[in-house]
Amino acid sequence: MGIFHTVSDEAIKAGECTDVYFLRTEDILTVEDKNPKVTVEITAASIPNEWGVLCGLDDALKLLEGLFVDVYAMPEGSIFYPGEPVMRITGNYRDFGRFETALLGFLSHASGIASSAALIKAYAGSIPVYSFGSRRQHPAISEMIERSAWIGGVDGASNTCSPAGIPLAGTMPHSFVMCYDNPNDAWVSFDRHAPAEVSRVMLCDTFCDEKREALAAAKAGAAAVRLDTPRSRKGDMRAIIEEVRWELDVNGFSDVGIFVSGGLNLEDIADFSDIVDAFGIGGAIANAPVIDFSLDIIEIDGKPVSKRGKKSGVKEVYEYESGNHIMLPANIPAPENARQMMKIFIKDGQILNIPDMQKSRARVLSALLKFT
Ligand code: PCP
Repeated sequence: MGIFHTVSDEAIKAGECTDVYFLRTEDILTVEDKNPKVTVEITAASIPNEWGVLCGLDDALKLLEGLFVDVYAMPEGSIFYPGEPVMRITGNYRDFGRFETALLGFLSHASGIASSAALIKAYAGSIPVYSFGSRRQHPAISEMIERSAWIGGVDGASNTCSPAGIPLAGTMPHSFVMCYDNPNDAWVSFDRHAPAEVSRVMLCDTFCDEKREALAAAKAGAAAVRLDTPRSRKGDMRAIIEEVRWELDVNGFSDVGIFVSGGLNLEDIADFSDIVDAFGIGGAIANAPVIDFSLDIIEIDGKPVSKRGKKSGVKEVYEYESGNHIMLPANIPAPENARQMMKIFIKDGQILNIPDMQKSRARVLSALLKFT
């Protein structure tokens, strides 16, 4: 047992973090000496935004490594649609059945976060988006949250346990400003002591009106002002941002940017993206709804089979240059001018390639260009 309520890597890897009915299944099949060769597919019947971003593949592969299975999957960062298999596993059922719980958990949570981040990026257009939401979830999964948000396309993340390669973003909390007699002293102190590479984004809503604090921060040398206006004061937030922009401009601070954060949702991002210079997003990314992936047997001993509501047999998903997909039975020839999405990742338990976080993100950003 660790200090906190978390499950160890070792227990997850051993398949001990599972639903009890998988262990009962394993026990009874063992007594009965049944262990059929099966192929399973992982699909989502529905997705909150109609399309999703596959994420969490690296953890999924590490979970399955060493089991006597073959694994095909869409590359991480692929766009997928309801009903399309994102992963296919072939092996003897008893050898991997107990891993379903953790496997779906890895993919469902990470893909949910990456999908929301990608949608927010699509709404934000060219405006940078920073992930500020690790505080909304258990700290033990901060690295996963920031990695998934990054793959979804955010431009930086605030958590110091982000994987290497993600730029850290964030300057000062309200508590920093409140440690001084007045905000100006806090901003001056920040400017004096913060490392040179940290942008001078001054938080401008702690005690006074945003316009008044923004002007004062601009005079103190701010490169940008961050408005994190509390819910109780928001009213018409777009009007507040427009007013701050106006006063900065007429006072000669048109080069001072406006960074907005605090309780922002998709509608806010669409509404503000023409008048702000950056967004800080917490819960809308970190608390994203998970993708409800399920794992189903679609072939037993080489014969197509499926439960009600599922399509039997091995499928392939093909992607056209336009980004459109088509799903076909695997024994149908590939359509012309389309790319087969499923690739082999594990052969006889050996990982053949592990996803590269930066390539996964580039895949998402490239796909988003086709949506916009
Ligand atoms: C934090 C920070 C960001 C918030 C979180 C983003 O808020 O200022 O704007 O998360 P959200 O999108 O879920 O609201 P506070 O905890 O109010 O910040 P502080 O520590 O500065 O008081």
